[in-house]
Amino acid sequence: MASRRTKPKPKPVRVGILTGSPSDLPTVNKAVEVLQALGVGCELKVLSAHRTPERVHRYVATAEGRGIEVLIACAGMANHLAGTVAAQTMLPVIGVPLSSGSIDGLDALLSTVQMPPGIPVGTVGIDGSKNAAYLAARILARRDKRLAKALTRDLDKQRERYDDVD
Ligand code: C2R
Repeated sequence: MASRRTKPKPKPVRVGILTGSPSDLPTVNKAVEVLQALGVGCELKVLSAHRTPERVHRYVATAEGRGIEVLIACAGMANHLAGTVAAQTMLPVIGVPLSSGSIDGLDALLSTVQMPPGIPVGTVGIDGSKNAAYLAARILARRDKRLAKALTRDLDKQRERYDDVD
């Protein structure tokens, strides 16, 4: 008799991750891994404020209506993606400067973090895609007890690594 086991339901997408180029994916995939480990539904799209501005606009305009609660915008060199996204939504936007350019991410750091007043981009460190995911999860955990517990367990695990080290 055929198995009646049903596939697990896909988690609702609560975090949208955008990145400026396919070349960014090895770093940006770390954000996906963190969110998946915490049980947070997310999606990753390659979109660029420079190269695909209309598609960025369409994505951001529909994000909140599709249930997305936090956006993460990653890019190297002149990161205009994060600011452009933040200009078009009231969702919190976390910017990740990437070290893909010739000056190891300093260009991306400054262009991500130095936003004009009223258009905030909460910026993490250079190549900080893991921390962007943790920060997104902490924002969601304010109204999600299961996620708050998962974050606490994760932190406990990290602390355990120090227990037997002199
Ligand atoms: P390529 O490797 O495709 O030439 O891209 C990307 O995030 C990438 O790190 C080089 C770098 O350009 C970045 N990029 C931006 C934006 N779009 C692409 N900073 C943007 O819209 O801000």
